[in-house]
This record gives sequence, structure tokens and C-alpha cells, in this order.
Amino acid sequence: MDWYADPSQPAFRLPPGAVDTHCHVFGPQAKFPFAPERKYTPCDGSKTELFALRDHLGVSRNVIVQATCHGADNTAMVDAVRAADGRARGIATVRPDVSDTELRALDAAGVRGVRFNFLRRLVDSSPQEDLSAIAKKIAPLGWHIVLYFESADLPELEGFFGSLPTPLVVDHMGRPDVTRPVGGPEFSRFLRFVEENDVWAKVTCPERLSVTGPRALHGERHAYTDVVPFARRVVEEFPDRVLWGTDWPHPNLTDHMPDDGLLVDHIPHVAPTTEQQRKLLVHNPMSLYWPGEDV
Ligand code: 0GY
Repeated sequence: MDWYADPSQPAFRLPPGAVDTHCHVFGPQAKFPFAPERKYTPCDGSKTELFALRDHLGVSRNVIVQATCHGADNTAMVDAVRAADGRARGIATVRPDVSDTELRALDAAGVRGVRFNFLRRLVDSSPQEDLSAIAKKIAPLGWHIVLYFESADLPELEGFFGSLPTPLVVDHMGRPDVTRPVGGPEFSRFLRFVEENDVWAKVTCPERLSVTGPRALHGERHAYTDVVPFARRVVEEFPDRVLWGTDWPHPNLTDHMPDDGLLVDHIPHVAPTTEQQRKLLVHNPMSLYWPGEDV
């Protein structure tokens, strides 16, 4: 599906300096072709449109995460990060044979981490020897590793994650099954994993995790209500290690495309206090991606 062309104006006002830590650029295909090994072909979602959304929502900075449709060719992502003039950082995908020169060039462009993707529908395989080799190469740069996995796979992967030498950031709260209890064994295991490994957790993608969907009650700007208890629990337990993001342009959604304005209005439901919001939106991402810089 194409992204939401005319997002609403959020009712919630983001604090100055808010960071969208999870978004992508797709192409444009004519300039930055998609990877032959990709599992989906999205619509174009270029840096121009991303920056327009940033300004519309009142976001200050972006972290642009390499999407699997571009494989390990980081050119579109790096082009966008450079064009943001210091207001974006990047997360790359690299292969184990990446050279130190290539890594240093990515670092100079604003890349601060790599992403390891374990979703079978997105990648053919993720051999742990390859990922360990990458981790060893990027650790000296002070980068971190972004992990994307399904909650059911955490027990199998947890030991490997614990062996990684860098800080870890988990996408979309480890993709919980939100039809299960928030206090049940699956989500408790995720919370324990975050606690024991000092993990950063993105409370992102309610639209991807929700079963109840964008339906708002009584016309209120409150959707994806079934995801709220999960995200809120993470924010309450780990206020200093949570991150927020839009996931624009929302790859692989088939039932509905979220209104990004409504995604911003989801924030006060998961982080009700001003202090939680300041940490989630500004302080935490700034300390991870722009350490030492003022908002
Ligand atoms: C996301 C989610 C997805 C896709 C990708 O890199 C990607 O292609 O991340 C997905 O399909 O769940 O975080 O954007």
C-alpha cells in the first residue's frame, strides 16, 4: 500500500527536539534501485517526502533505518542522512566482508549502527557467524545493533543477542502478540531480556501489532488501543531506554495505512506524563544518537 498522503495534524504537540528514531526511505527507484534479493517492492518514499512529514508532525530529527528492499546498498539512506544536514542519523545494513574504510565512510555520513533482521518474510537467512563478524567490526566505532525479530523467536535468539559486544536496540517492542496478556510469559520474557541486557526498546508500530486497528472510540484521536498496555508497560519499566518512531513509509502493510498524525496522538497514551514524554521523545534518542549535543 502507498503511504498516507495527507496525514492529519496531531492534537498532541511534540516537545521541541523530538526524534523519530524509526523511519525509512524507499528510492526513489529511478535514482536508487531496489535490491534484486528484496522480498517486496514498495512505492517510492523519498527523503523529500520524509522531511515534509517531519516538519508537518513537528519532529526535529530522524533516524533513518536501512530497509530490506534496499538490501546492503545504503546509498539512498546515506543520501537522505547527508541531506538532513545534521538532523538525521542512519542505521545501515552491511555484509560481513565490509571494509573498515567503508564503515568509516558510513560513520562520517552519520551512520551510528547496523540492523540485524530475523524476520523470515524479509530475509533469506541470518547466519550468526556473519552477524558476529559484523558486530566485531562495528563495535570499535561505538555503534549499536538494531534487532528486528518476532517475539516467538526470542527464546532461541536471546543467547546470541547476549553475546553481542555493542548496545542493543529492539524494534517494535520485539513484536509482541497483543492478544496475549501483557503480564503473560511471552511479554514477561521480553521485559526480562530488556532488563538483563540494558536494551533500548522502540515502542513503535502500534499499527503493525494491533488487532483492533485504527478504530477510534467516539471519534476520539485514540487508536490501536490493544497495543497501549504493552507500550505503556515498557515506558513505565524502562523510562530511560525507550524510543519512539513513525516507521514511515510503513512497509508491507496490507490492511490499512496509518495516518501519521494519529500515530503521534498515540504517544500520550503510552507515555502519559510530561517527564516520560521528554525522555521517550528527546532525552533518550539524543543521548543515543547525538550524545553531548543540545536539542
Ligand atoms: C519495519 C518493518 C518491516 C519492514 C522492514 O526493512 C524492512 O523491510 O523493516 C516489516 O515488514 O515488518 O520496521 O519497517
